Amino acid sequence: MVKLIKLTNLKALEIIDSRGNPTIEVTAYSGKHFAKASAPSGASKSSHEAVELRDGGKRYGGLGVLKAVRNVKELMLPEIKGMNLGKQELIDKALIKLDGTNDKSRLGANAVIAVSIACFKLNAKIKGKEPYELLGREKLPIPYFNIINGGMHAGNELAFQEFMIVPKAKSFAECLRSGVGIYNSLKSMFLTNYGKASINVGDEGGFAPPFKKVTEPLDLIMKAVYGSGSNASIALDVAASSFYSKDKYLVNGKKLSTGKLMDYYEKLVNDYPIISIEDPFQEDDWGAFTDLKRRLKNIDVVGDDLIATNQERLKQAVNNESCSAIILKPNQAGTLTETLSVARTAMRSKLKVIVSHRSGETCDDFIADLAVGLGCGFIKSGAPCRGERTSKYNRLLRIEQMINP
Ligand code: 2PG
Ligand code: MG
Repeated sequence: MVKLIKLTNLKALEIIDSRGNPTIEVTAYSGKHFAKASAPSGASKSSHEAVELRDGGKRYGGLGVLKAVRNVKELMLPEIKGMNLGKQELIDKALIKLDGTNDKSRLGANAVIAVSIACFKLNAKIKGKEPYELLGREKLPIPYFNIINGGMHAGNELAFQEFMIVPKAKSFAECLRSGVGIYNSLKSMFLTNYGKASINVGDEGGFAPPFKKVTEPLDLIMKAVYGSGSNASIALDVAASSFYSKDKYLVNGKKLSTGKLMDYYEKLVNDYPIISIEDPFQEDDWGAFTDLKRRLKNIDVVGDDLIATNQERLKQAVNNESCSAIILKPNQAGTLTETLSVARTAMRSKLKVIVSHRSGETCDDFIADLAVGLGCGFIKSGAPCRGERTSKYNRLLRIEQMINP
């Protein structure tokens, strides 16, 4: 008979994330066995994602998570204690019911996602499995490395948030090697041309020089790719909601209409080897996403703030044919079960799924297992720099070694 693995205790702790903001870490126990998970946090959040619970007041500038920590102990533990860790859906269902809101604002999505993932990891650990093995598939993802940071992730005037490179190589390890080569060649170019201040890095480990125009980083990335002898394409996360106001988009110091911004994307795609544009328009302009997808058939139009890892919004995107790929962020959904169901619906609907970190991270490497176990094929976790970014890439190297020894 299979022995039931029961949850016996939950502990929660306020820790800090990569931006120096508080976040929550949860430890789930089954007897003497335990596993930990922590919640990341976005800067350019969608208004449709599950809501983090923050304390308010003066402590930590209002960002403390002591209420969320208390909710784990006082509300969530009594509800799910004794439950079978092998039944993740039932645990998550109980948490969703206990929360009772549409956006997890009562318990806090930060608390709920940390509990959900800690339970999942603990079940894997006790069964002697790696987390990805419990998800069913074993495919290493292609990494999108964010090597230049702008928007809300950097102290420069670049409107676009992420300039990513997507190496073409036979294995994950080779993609990483190629990404590091391009990153370092960019670094030497910055040092030579712009001086030492230009190699400071932004929230996601990409460089954040004082660029103003979108084409400046694109030109330098192209040079770095050629200079390092690599083969790589470019992917953009524009995060357009962050520079949208009163029907206009502020790009390169100019206010552009939706139509003019669309023309600009077309020009960029013609001039550079761009394979995808994430959140090209503000998060509720379904029609503009659909128009761009029709117009630029050879690239992926990616929905992040648009979908917010939300099943209903995903359905709407499928019906409207608004995007060809989605970003998958567990903390936008709030539980692992909801995250997996969004991913599987998207994959069934022939949308690409790109598993993603947040700009505020911890060294929790679970998203690496998530990408491999879903077999979705893609991950973005920032530059190959800064511990909270490399923890995911290094985990992928270890998984690759386990899968192909
Ligand atoms: C994004 C993410 C991660 P943030 O927009 O895709 O790169 O940023 O976590 O700030 O929402
Ligand atoms: Mg995004």
